Amino acid sequence: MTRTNFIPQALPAETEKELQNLCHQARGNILKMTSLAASGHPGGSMSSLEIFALLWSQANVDPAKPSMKNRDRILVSHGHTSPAVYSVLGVLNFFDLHEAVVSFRLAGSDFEGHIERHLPGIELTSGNLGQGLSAAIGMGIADRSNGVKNHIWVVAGDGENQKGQISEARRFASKFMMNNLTYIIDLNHLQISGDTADVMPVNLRAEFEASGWDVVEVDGHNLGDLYKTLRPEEQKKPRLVLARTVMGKGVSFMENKAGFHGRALKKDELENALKELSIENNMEELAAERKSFLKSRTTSCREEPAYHLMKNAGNSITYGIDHKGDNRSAWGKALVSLADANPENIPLVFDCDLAGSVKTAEFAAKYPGHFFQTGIMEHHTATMAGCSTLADKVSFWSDFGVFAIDETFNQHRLNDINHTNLKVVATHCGLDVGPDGKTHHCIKYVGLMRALPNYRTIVPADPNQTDRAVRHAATSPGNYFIAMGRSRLSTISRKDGSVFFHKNYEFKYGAADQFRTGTDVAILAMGPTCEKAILSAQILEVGGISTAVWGVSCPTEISEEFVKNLLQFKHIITVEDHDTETGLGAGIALALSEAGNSPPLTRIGVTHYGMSGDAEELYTMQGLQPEQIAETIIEKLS
Ligand SMILES: Cc1ncc(C[n+]2csc(CCOP(=O)(O)OP(=O)(O)O)c2C)c(N)n1
Repeated sequence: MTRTNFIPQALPAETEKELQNLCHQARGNILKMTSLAASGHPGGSMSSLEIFALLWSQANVDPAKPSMKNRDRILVSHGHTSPAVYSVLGVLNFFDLHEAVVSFRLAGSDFEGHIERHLPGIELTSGNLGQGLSAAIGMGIADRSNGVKNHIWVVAGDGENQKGQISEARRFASKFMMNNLTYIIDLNHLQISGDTADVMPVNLRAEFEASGWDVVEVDGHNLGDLYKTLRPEEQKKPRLVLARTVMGKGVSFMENKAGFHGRALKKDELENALKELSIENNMEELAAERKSFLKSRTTSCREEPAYHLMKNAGNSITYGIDHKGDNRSAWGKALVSLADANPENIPLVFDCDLAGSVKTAEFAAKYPGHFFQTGIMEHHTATMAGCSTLADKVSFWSDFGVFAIDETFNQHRLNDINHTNLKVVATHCGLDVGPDGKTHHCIKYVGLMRALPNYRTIVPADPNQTDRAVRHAATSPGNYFIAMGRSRLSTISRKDGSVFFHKNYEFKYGAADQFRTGTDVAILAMGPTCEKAILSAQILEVGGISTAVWGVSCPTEISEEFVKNLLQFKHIITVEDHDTETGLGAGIALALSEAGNSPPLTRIGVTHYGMSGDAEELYTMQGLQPEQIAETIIEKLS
């Protein structure tokens, strides 16, 4: 088939014929693969089919070089239309079509129920509806920042557009003039529960026009018309294409029936459908092949993506022993220093209306072209920032803890699944937020992040460790979540009074930091409680209790070796400005019980929602002051 790259004004007649044939065969394959799997979504697959076929056959994408730098991007937000995506990409030689048909949804197959980005041609693993537009925008601004000139198409379902995150995304696209973006809605008017207008009416045209988009309509099954409408041309605004389609298109008894949204055809239905399409029924052979299909993989990700990293960690900043500063200021300074040190590779930084508080304002003033003010649109921002890193950028998103993680957990989960490379810097974590009260106390973040295997979590003890942790994250692959409070902290010192995280200190992910040595009890502290743990050790020493203190900056990565070391103590105490049920204490409890023969453990931390008040008073209320920690330990030892 001729790939036009959309250069001619109209789709050449020959190509249109070939595409019609492709779509016809694909209809058969959609039905066969879903029936073989006895599950899947044939209805929407058949309505989106011509859109997929046209885009992947005509845009600037290359099955031989699926990751080429200047490619156009085609994203599918309604990932349940995987049968259509596989049927199109298979014919276009992105991968083996026969294998896709035979092994669809089979454990060990590459062809999962919802599309996966480990397959050539697929930009995004999707399936959580409503996130595809944000993902595409993230890739689009990263491409723009890298000087790539391309076009980006995103295809979505119409029911899907009930989702709120899409409103956030379309505002962002308009504000940042994404004039190379086309969003195509498969307007088949049906979703699982029936007519979209009955389930939840949305005036798509009015809503997008009100957000500053151009809106056009097209017959979504007419390849010639689709070509003209989807063809990139001088756009002044982002463009919405409402593609009028028919669910189940091509098989008379399936057309316009919501029941076929997510149900495979039964044997007799399939026979009738294939007859109507005049397509060979070879289901017996295919079923036999499926039975003997050799699993090609056992893990859920075929290979680690080629992460884009900052090369130069810059000159670290060391804060002196008399310095009393907040970690968030150290983060803001490290960010500017990293950007200064990497002029060819300045990161993208996203803010949700809190730049002054989260300390990205200095970066914003110095690098305005790399700073994105996204307003109070955290769901969109989490996805967009994450997916911008899939297009050769390092990106930071800084926000208050409760918005950076609690608010947006599922967006991070999709980032996690997509192996993004996002660095989330969450300030205002813990009771340390103080007077803003319980809605703003982020006290569950360790537990939430522990649930995401492809995010690393760091809770630095002081501004020096913050500085190095930020540089480490920028120059290391994968997602990071760096959590910090709001208040000023003392510089952590050695017993001799020198700076603990000194100028030659380098952050090593997973390493615990031993602040004090001792033989009776071990206190493990995290973040702002490190300073308090050291003070309580001093009190205990006076009372004759020899106390070791460690800072555990990586609470979701506790090494066996470290835990083995703890078994020699009479008692272990964890201290954290975090919920003890899900935080450091919980992680240590698990690690100790796995090690066996563990000494008793006492978890000191947040045990109930805090209230509004001075942070130090809130700590007192939860027994987190040095004297209280020491008292608890004495009580436990007696
Ligand atoms: C966030 C989210 N909520 C719910 C679902 C479950 N779900 C899968 S498909 C679907 C209906 C989608 O309707 P539409 O976008 O119109 O797609 P079509 O019916 O055309 O295939 C729902 C609710 C999901 N995948 N993601």
